[in-house]
Amino acid sequence: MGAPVTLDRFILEGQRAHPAATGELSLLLMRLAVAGKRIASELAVADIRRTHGSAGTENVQGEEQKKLDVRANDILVETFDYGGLVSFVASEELEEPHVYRGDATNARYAVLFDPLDGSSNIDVNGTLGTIFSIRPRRDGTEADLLRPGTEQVAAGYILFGPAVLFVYTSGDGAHVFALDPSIGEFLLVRRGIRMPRQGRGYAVNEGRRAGWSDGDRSYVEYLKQRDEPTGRPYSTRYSGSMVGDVHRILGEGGVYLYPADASSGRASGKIRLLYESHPLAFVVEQAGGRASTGTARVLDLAPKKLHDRIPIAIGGPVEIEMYERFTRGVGAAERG
Ligand code: FDP
Repeated sequence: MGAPVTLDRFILEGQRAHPAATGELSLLLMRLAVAGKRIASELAVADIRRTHGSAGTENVQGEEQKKLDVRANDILVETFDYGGLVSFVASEELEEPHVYRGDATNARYAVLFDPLDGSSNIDVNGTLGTIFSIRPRRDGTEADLLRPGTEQVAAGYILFGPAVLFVYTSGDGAHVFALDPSIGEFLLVRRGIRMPRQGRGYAVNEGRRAGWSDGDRSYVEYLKQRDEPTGRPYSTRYSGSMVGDVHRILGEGGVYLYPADASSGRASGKIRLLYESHPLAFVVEQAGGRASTGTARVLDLAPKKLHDRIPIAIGGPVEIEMYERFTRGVGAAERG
């Protein structure tokens, strides 16, 4: 076994393959890794320090903010507040983008994040993740962000589970690093991961089924039917954290769904386009998977507003193709 490949080494070696690179993106990714370690250490002692629980505030979508949502957001905002790498950041927890001043005014990048995805898992020591997306700064205004996900320069997530993982892509495959706590470094564990074309699990909150469309309902029923030649029935695997479920799917295949839900007034579903859907779609596509609303490729969509949501199905190509058929109303018919 050779020397372990640290995240920094991997990023710097990747940078050398792009002679025009300035090194700024590399520094930015390394800073995200440091922010991930800081958030991980806050999570590890949250029960002891009594930092679990509600912050007593709501985010722009009217959702309860936990103290650790706010803390993770603050850590990420602080992370880019020096060095002129990032012009502004936008966060699921902030109504407006946070603009950096001074040498950052003309910085090359904007960073978007969901500081702690899967908030309902915070108080029960369940899986959580920080999702990030890096985009080029254009005018330095919000309009820079109201653009398709294909413009992301890099994206990924830091997963807080039994191990802390850093998963990212800059368009050259998706790579997985695990934090070795004994040395405080992320080490490469999987380079250029490829997900299975078809899996055996599906992740969806079936408690909300009453508000789904007929297509969504019949697709999930289809997954549950027994039919060995087509690999069914699927098993339910829903953790309450999209990033945790998507990470499982990267390894095992399968599908995560958050459909439009008419019963709770979520006509566009729950999942944010910029902070969750675009970055996870970028990673999953790089691993051979797909992300779709049922009628459109997620990465092709541009939001009208910063906090727009979309219905999403994300996972293996076999599952997403079938989901699109059900959305068009032809899935059941084709099965005869
Ligand atoms: P959360 O709001 O708890 O941060 O997108 C947000 C998300 O979690 C996903 O991570 C998760 O899959 C989903 O919402 C959970 O929502 P439900 O409670 O409606 O199932």
